Amino acid sequence: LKTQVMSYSERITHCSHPLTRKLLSIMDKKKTNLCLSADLTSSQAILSIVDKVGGNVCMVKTHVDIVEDFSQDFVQKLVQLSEKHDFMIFEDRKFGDIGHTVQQQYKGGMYKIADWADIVTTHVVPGSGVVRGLKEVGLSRQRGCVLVAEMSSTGTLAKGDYSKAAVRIAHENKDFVIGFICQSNLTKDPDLIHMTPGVRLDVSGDALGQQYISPSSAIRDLHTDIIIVGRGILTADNPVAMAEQYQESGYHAYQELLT
Ligand code: 5FU
Repeated sequence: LKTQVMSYSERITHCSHPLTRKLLSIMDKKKTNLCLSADLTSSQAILSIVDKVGGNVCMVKTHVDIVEDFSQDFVQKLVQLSEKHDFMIFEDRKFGDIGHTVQQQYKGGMYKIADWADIVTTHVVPGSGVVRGLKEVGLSRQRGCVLVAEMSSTGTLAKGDYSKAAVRIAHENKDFVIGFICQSNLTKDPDLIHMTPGVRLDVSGDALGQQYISPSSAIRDLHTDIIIVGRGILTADNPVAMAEQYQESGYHAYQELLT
C-alpha cells in the first residue's frame, strides 16, 4: 500500500518554520533532495567540489573540525557559494554536552559555527537542555538544528525509546528544531525534515561500521526526505557525474511517491 506523500511545494504551505520553507523551496526549484557531505580536509578541495556540484544539491554538510587549514575566509567563501548555487550550509557538529557548554562551542572558539552554518546537528543524549542552549544562540540569527534521532552505523544505541525521546524534544522545540538525522520516518509533522546519511549506490558498508542503503530505499521505501552522500560522490572517478546520478535517483524516488 502506497502512502500519499505531499509534494515539496504543497508541503511548504503546511509548514511554518522559515528554514524548513526555504529548504523545501530549494528542493522544489532545483529538483533535488541530495545533500553533499563534503568530508574533505583542505578548504580548497571543499570549495572546489562544492562549486562543481552546488547546482545538484539542496544542502552541503560539513565537518569543520576535519579541515586542516580552517579559516574564516574559507567559511565566507562557502557562504558565497551557497548564495551562488542556492543551497543551505549544514555543519554536522553533533553537539552533545550541557546547554552552557554547547552555547560556547556553537558561537565561539575558532570556528564560530553560528556565524555561517544555517543548520547544525546535535545529539539529544544530554536531554533537552542541549537544544535550549543552542536555541539561545541560534534563534536570533535565524538558524536551525537537526536532532540525531537514529544513526546509520552498526550497533547504534540511538533507537527505540531514545529515538522517540528525540521526536518529543523536536516537537517541544519547533521554533528551532527543523528535523532529524534518521533511518526511518519518525513523524508525519510536515515541519520536520528527515535527513538520511549512509546512502550509497555501489557498496553496502565500510570497514568501520558504516551501513549504506540506496537513494530509493531511503526516499521511497523509508519515507525520508533528504539523502546525505559523502564518499559515494567524493571518491568517484567523476564526482560531478556521480552527484547528478544521486540527484536523479533521489528525485526519481520522490516522484514515484507522488504518483
Ligand atoms: F548521524 C550520522 C549517521 O548516522 N551516519 C553518518 O554517516 C552522520 N553521518 C555522517 O554522514 C558522517 O559523519 C559522514 O559525514 C556522512 C556519511 O559519509 P559517507 O562517506 O557517505 O559514508
